[in-house]
Amino acid sequence: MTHHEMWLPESSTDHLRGRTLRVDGEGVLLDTVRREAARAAMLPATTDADVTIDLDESLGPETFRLVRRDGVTNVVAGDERGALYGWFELVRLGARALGDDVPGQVNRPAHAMRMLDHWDNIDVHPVMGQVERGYSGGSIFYDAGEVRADLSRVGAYARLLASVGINRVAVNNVNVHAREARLLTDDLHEVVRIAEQFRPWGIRVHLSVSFAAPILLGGLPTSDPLDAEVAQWWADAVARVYEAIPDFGGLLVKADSEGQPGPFSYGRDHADGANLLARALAPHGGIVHWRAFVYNHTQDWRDRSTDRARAAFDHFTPLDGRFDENVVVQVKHGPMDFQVREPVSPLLAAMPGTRLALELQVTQEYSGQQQHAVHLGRPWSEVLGFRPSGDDGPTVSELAGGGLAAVSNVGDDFFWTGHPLAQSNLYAFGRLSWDPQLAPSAVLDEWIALTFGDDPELARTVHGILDDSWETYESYTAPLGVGFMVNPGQHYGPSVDGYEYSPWGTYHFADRDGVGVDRSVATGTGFAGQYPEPWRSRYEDPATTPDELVLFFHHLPYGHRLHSGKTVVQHIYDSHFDGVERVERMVASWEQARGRVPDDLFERVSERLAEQLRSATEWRDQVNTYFLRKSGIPDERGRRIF
Ligand code: BDP
Repeated sequence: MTHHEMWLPESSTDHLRGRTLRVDGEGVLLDTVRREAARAAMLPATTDADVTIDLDESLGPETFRLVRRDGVTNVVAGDERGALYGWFELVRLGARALGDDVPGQVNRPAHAMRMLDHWDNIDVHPVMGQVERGYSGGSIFYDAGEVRADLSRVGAYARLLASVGINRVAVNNVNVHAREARLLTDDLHEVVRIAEQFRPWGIRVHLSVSFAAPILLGGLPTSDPLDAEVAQWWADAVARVYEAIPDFGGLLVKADSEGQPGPFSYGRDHADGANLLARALAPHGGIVHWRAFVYNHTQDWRDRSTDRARAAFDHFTPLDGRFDENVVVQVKHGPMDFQVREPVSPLLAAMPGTRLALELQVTQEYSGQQQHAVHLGRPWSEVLGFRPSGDDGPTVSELAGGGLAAVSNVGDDFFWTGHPLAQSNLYAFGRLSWDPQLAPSAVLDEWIALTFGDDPELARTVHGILDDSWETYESYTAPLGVGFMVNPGQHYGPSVDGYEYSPWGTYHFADRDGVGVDRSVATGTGFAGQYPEPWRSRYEDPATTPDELVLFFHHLPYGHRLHSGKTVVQHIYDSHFDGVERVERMVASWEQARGRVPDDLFERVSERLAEQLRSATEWRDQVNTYFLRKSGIPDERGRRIF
């Protein structure tokens, strides 16, 4: 075994071994199901069987339903993908799959597009390494400046993704450097090889492209989106891609953002830019994912009128209705940047005439970098279920008609994700993009059962460590939604003022009297006004802003009393002491897993938990000390602050 099997160990199909299966129909994905069945040591049958799989188009795409009749479990699927997903449901259900209480409801994904984005570079980038914000070793796609000769691990990855319903993958970084730009042209034959690994699993490949590709690769003098030659260049390049990869998914673009080229250089806007690519893709059924992560990253910290949180909304809402049908505007879940706690981006509720995708970060850039055990199912579920225009309005999931996309967290590490428990995040993203209404803690339990098998005590231990681990992380890092306070550049560990005088637009404005960013309409940056009612009014006033976000929206005195009854500064002290105690309990409880999981996995998690405790302690002491020194207000409970 060259890598860990994540949630599909051999034992996950024990209940199917020796049973008979009949698959009716022909096709690449049905062949995959047949191979999976053989791998599970099921026996092929032509007539009577314990399990049958057949297609019934009336169910619709990607859909399946389990029907139990006369001792036979029948998977009825709307198409081949549905059959594949139905197969993995049989795996997930364990013994229940062959019992009379199989769940019989129709299973249909809530989102047609369920995508993972890889921020992988072919070359090792001098600052970012090979995988930008990757914490799991090198890329599974690339090595030594080339696409890997042996891509079998990509195939293993595709299988894991298909088992949780992922159907699209972008295979290179949104920051497209010169080497990676060539995947679109000179190295297309290599992308063909990657697509071959994904195809049997129903997953379409996408590429990140540089908006300057016509200059970089085509030798044109411009990449102006309204230039006819530029449009022709894209049309030709895309046509070549589809000739080589008929099921190619489309292009992903980061433009005019953090130094990437874009339409602004030509006085054009993002609708002009996105539509240029959309028109090249349309004849082939392709899609352009155009990211809304556009802001000024060279801000002067002295300038209090610019608010990065406003940027995506300000840039994109005027363009609503102008994007072609095959454009998906991809919006980060928060208005800033994947912080552990942010309000939901108001842009998601402000583009009724545009297809939007929600972008999440599975890789734990700002949530402990896979050194800390942080399970993200809970915050994602909160975001997906949030209703920006109040209880009668749509959820974020419903507003994201263009589906879900997330930055992947895997690499060539034996455990795929560095921290073995971070596998749970990949799993949860897939399951929640299939059904955003699944209870995150039930999804966590599914993952635990598949990964660790039937050991109730171990399951309790792992559940106990992960279930509220996001709240734990939040409690010892930046308080009350204010965000950042991380070391600049690599973003790991505390540095309270690390970004305070930087050009990146991420400030907390702590002074001797208080902390937080005034984003109200009345006295601040006006960001709160980007929300529809009732949230616009709720966020406008500290009295109606939820505690956990209050410093995102308001600059408050240290003595301000929260809904919890605590003052801001006492909350900071209490949550930081509490957070470290929670990590101490995590460390202690992992001891229960000794001897119940493979030694290498036990050791890896132990090492990471030790680092988490060290780091959490550092966070606690730096943050508490900083605020004690700024405010001069002692801890009510007299605990040690430095
Ligand atoms: C930030 C990351 C940076 C990414 C950027 C993005 O720090 O590496 O390039 O997001 O999403 O969070 O484009």
